[in-house]
Amino acid sequence: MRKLSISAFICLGLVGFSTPALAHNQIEDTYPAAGSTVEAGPVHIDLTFEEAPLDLPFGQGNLIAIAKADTGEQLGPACARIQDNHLITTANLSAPGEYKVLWREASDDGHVVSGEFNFTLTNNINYTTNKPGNQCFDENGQELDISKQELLSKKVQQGDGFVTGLVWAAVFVVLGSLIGALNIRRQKDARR
Ligand SMILES: [Cu+2]
Repeated sequence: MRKLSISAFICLGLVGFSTPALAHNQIEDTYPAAGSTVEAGPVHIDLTFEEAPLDLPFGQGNLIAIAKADTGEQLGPACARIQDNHLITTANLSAPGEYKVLWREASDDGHVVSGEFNFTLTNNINYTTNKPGNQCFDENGQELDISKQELLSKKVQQGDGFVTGLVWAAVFVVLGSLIGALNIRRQKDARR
């Protein structure tokens, strides 16, 4: 949570130097709602954003992944379709329990926004599927191959890692300047 607020702070700082029109995106609503319970079946996942995500090739940049909340096992590839200001996908889910939705969105200012939330699945209708998990077919009916994808959970962590790296880089620059300044002063004192 603290990582997220630091990311947001830096993002705002970076945006401050560019034009206000190129602001990073914000998530406004999710279906399923965080903490809610939904019935088994093809579950339509729908994330609403403040503005339309950056139009990138299918399976790149804008991603939704479904994982089991207890083990973190990702079910199917990570993908999302852009529909106006929404990212959507469908996941066939039959096993009751808690699931995690991991998402990653590319904003039109180039900044990546990411997050996750959980929901619970019940199966009162004896729904079964021979193709569990996220359904990732592009407009040509081509299926995304999970074996060729990085797991989204890893990507979300990498995104945070990049921003954390920026914070450390800034800290080192400030510390380095301070140490450098002290050394110059010490050398001047030594010459006296
Ligand atoms: Cu931004």
